[in-house]
Amino acid sequence: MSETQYAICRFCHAFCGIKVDVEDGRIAKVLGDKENPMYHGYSCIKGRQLPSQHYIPDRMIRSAKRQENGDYAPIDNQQAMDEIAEKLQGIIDQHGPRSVAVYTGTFSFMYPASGVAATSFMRAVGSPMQFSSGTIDQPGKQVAMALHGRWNAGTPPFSEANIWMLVGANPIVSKWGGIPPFNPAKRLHDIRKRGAKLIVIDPRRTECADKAEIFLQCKPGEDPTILAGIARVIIDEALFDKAFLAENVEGLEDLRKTLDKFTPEYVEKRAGVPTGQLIEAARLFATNPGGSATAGTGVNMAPRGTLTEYMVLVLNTLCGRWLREGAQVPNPLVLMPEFKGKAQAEPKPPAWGYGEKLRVRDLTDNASGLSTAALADEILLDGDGQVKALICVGGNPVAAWPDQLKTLEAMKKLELCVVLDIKMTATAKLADYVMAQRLSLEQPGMTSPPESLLYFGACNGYPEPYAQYHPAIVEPPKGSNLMEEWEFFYGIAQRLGMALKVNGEFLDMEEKPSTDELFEIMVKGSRIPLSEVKKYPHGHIFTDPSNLVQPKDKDHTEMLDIGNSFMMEELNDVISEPLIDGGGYREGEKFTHRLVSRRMHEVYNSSGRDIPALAHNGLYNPAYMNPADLAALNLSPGDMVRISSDHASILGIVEEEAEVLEGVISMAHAFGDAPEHDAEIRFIGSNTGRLTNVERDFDPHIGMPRMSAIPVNVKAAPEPGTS
Ligand SMILES: Nc1nc2c(c(=O)[nH]1)N[C@H]1C(S)=C(S)[C@@H](COP(=O)(O)OP(=O)(O)OC[C@H]3O[C@@H](n4cnc5c(=O)[nH]c(N)nc54)[C@H](O)[C@@H]3O)O[C@H]1N2
Ligand SMILES: Nc1nc2c(c(=O)[nH]1)N[C@H]1C(S)=C(S)[C@@H](COP(=O)(O)OP(=O)(O)OC[C@H]3O[C@@H](n4cnc5c(=O)[nH]c(N)nc54)[C@H](O)[C@@H]3O)O[C@H]1N2
Ligand code: SF4
Ligand SMILES: [Mo]
Repeated sequence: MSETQYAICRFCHAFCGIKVDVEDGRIAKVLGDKENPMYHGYSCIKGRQLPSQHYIPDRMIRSAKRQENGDYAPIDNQQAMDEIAEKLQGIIDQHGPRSVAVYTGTFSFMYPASGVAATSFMRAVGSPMQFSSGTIDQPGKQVAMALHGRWNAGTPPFSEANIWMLVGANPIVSKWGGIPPFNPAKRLHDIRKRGAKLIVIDPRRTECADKAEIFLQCKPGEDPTILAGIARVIIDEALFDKAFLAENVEGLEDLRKTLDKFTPEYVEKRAGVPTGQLIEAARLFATNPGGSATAGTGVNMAPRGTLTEYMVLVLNTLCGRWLREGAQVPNPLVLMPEFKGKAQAEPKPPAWGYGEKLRVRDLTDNASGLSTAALADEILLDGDGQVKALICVGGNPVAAWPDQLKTLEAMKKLELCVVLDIKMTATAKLADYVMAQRLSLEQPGMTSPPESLLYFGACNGYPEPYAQYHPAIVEPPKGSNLMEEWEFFYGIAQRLGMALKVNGEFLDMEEKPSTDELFEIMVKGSRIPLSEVKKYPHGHIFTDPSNLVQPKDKDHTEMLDIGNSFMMEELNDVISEPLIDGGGYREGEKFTHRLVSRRMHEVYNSSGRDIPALAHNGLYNPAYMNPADLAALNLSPGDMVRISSDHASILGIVEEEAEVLEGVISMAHAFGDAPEHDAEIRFIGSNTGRLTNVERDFDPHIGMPRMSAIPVNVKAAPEPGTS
């Protein structure tokens, strides 16, 4: 029997609407859904592999428990939860609630109930130690927004832009970062067709840079200087929006003074961006009406990510790129309470210095959350409050956290490590229990996660009030014993005699709700009831032309701040740094290259390499370098090299890419495994996370370490296993 169903692809954050052919209860084929009003039939090579992802032999279809000899044996989910609950109770009794931590990784986002249940569970336990991949991604976004202030009405839609600036983001590949990630290539094509211009700032001529009117190919890690230089030109030439600034913005004079030394000549010397190009970019950005600057992971992982994100907001504010009174609110939201925007700055929340204090590096809670880069330290550091138990949901610390060797040590030290995953990952191989999860087409889905991104930063989330829901499309494979992530937290809470509270409501802890019932509780109070969304299997855009941006309150005094004292101080720090040639970052120290992050089309962080159709180009992450650099080192594509930072070294396989700036190595993360597998590099790649030192070169307020623009040396290395 065959049938066609419509669903959400959850191979990545983009949530594309898909058409799923089901034959005899199995997924036969997945394609983009042409009738979907948001994605218009788009799908990528990863999404089309969902059948393979669901049925490959490597998928875990039963949970597993580590045995005394280190092997894993299947275990029934109920039995596993009994044992885990008992161990957790013992740990809480002996060490207190803070000894229990949760890490929600990338694949928590795709399952709406997963993160909600994790948070509610941690509240019930009474532990503040909840960490997410967001703090090793783009934490600068929320922190900069807290310092600068949020414009309540948000940004004008991408579709109406005349100019767009991407700083360290490559949304055509990542489907994230800077352009609404719902078929970004088409969206970019559409605005350019009617004359909109694109500016890209990146050390690599990316797929997006290829389409740009102005491409500033820069030395990595120098974005604060570049953006300061652009802001200076805009102020100097009085290209800013005087009326908007007079009414809504403070700090212009402080900013003007601080930017004084960031002349185009200084930017050229420091960042390698020609003066003429910088000035042209500034003029193009400021004089084209409408359109924003946005930043991605590249600059958040490079040093001073918060400052870069702040300068992005400064550029937008200088040019008044915020929605004004009377404009239509592009997305009044669907599965969340109705959003009514006002043309005013919101009161600024604290950026850091509140909530839980970590025991290392004087870090506190902050606008992006507790720093995941400090979680390994919290596990390793003996003493009161030490983390003894970790529950890891849809994340892969050993592959993705900065400082892999420290992460490995931490995972081994845990008294209890539980991993909720779909396969035996590098992290799962160190866990006491690996709980096998249902995949995306085996559980209901809805689009509330991307919708909530509207609050995450400028130009995020759906550009229109779109929503989709789908029920489970297929049953899990025969012989499997799988669960949904939220059911794990529910099951453990139940055994610990704790009640989970979701959206202000206690769940029935005796009769387990269905996922649909839980969804209903989660979206209670939404502008459109879930029952209405369910009527549209292809998804639907629930417009409301009557929802217009409201005028500013009469007695409103809050302003956006473009001269925040911490940020001005940091700009002063930047200008006081000595200029060093060749990528070195401390006097007397010489590193010839800088290693930068990137995304590869066929894989998604550590996911996808086990799927044959995605691995056809090889299973490793090449170290892409400029041909001139390869020639200078007498290297040929495919050669083995050793890449060394001042913290650690990894092997790499070089690949020629003329698009990469000389002196730069561009390499994807989340490859490789623990060091004992290093010799398998040609099959599993190499772990760039190992190069990062989380204890040095980190943002002192939020703990973000240097994960891009890493100073490294590179030299030819023998093939591992040979001498
Ligand atoms: N196919 C695929 N898609 C993905 C992922 C994946 O692994 N594969 N990962 C997903 C995840 S978790 C995320 S967070 C998003 C990220 O989405 P993006 O932020 O768009 O990430 P990237 O595509 O890596 O683009 C980052 C860019 O920053 C540049 N860069 C690096 N260092 C610097 C620097 O110092 N300065 C400047 N100006 N640029 C720099 C890199 O050259 C690169 O082009 O992508 C998501 N999408
Ligand atoms: N050096 C360096 N480090 C980086 C980055 C970088 O650019 N450079 N990028 C950073 C960024 S942006 C991020 S977001 C983090 C990512 O950090 P993580 O989220 O910790 O890493 P992932 O590899 O995405 O881990 C996802 C895990 O989810 C599992 N999974 C896949 N599908 C499902 C599912 O349906 N259900 C469940 N339960 N699990 C599933 C996968 O098998 C995998 O183990 O890495 C960060 N680390
Ligand atoms: S971009 Fe590809 S992987 Fe991501 S949701 Fe769309 S089809 Fe799936
Ligand atoms: Mo990410």
